[in-house]
Amino acid sequence: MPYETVREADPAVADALEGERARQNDTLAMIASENHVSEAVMEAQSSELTNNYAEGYPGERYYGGCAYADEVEQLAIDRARELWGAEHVNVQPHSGSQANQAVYFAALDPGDRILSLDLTHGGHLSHGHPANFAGQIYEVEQYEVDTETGYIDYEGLHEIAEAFDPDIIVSGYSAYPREVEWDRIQGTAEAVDAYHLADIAHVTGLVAAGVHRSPVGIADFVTGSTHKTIRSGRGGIIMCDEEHADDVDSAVFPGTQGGPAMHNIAGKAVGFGEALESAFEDYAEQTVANAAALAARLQDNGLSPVSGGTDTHLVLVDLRDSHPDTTGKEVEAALEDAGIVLNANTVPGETRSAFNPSGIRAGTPALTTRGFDETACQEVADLVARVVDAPADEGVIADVSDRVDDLTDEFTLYD
Ligand code: DSN
Repeated sequence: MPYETVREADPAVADALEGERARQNDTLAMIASENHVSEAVMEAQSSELTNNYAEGYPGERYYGGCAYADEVEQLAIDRARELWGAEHVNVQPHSGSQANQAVYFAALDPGDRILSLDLTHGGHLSHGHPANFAGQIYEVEQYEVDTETGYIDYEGLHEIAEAFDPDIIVSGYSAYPREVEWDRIQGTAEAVDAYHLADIAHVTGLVAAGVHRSPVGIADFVTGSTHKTIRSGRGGIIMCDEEHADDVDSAVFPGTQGGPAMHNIAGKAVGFGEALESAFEDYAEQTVANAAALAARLQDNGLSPVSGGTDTHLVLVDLRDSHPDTTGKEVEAALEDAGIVLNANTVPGETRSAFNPSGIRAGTPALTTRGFDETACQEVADLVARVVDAPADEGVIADVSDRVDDLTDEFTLYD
């Protein structure tokens, strides 16, 4: 091999990688879908398994040389079954969107009907947005949250389902702060003879730890991503009962993917192993407690969390009441200057564009990983509120940035 390190082989990439490590160490990651995996997960993800072609499944591969790939994938499957209590698990989807694509491929024909939550109300592109394959191959109708309460309008969903007669109802969301009542949606799915796909991408870790109710054993299909609250190797996962196992497996490979990313599956195995330790339950509980503290303190500062708070790891703030002339994008940029990284987000009843929407979304999974408790999250809420009040004030940005430096020094991350 000509080079041993990225630094020797490619200084430009090495600079960027070092920059990214410093950025993560020195800023507060509050993007609700992000987390900081352990060094062990990162080591597994950068292992020699990146070289391996393991098309097929453990014990039934199309190529030779898969003995260790089999061991790793089986470990990931067994640990996932233990974590979520699923009868069947496929750990090969390259992402949460790929997992959803495979479920559609297993359960639907082109032109079939999907009923899902509107993107601006907290849904996801892969649930049927017109810009996504799902919105182009299938016929899509959407339900909403009640804009008064911020909670899913379960009765409205039921009425739309009766009128639309969907083939599948999608639950599970990207910007919904409240616990999802999977059984109510399952009741509607059964009433209209539709499948139910529960996409738990955001709450995988909360469900595994028992701090959010589980759709496993209720919905026909459960999908998720594996790098958010569950804090394991990057990618997706599908869970289902045995009756759908063969359809799901063949929809992933050869239906929608080629060779699995075995290095990421190794990262999933290691992360799932970490999540089986009792400390992970404490982590998940603290993540939710931190989000509740964040939401309450933002509210004390005059901001409006959608639904009045959170049951999960995320808070969605509608800026229109408190700061009608300030957009989410302005706040996102000002906060990033101050060292707090979150994202502008649409809110229910959005009146601006998706690119420059009226809200911000903040999550606590990554802060909790680096040791933040409720008190620290209350202080972060105060810092966020200061910037929301004065996004163009350089003095405020500098003050907040100084305090972020103190916090990142106190709550250290990667060496
Ligand atoms: N884009 C991710 C999120 O931020 O929620 C979901 O795929």
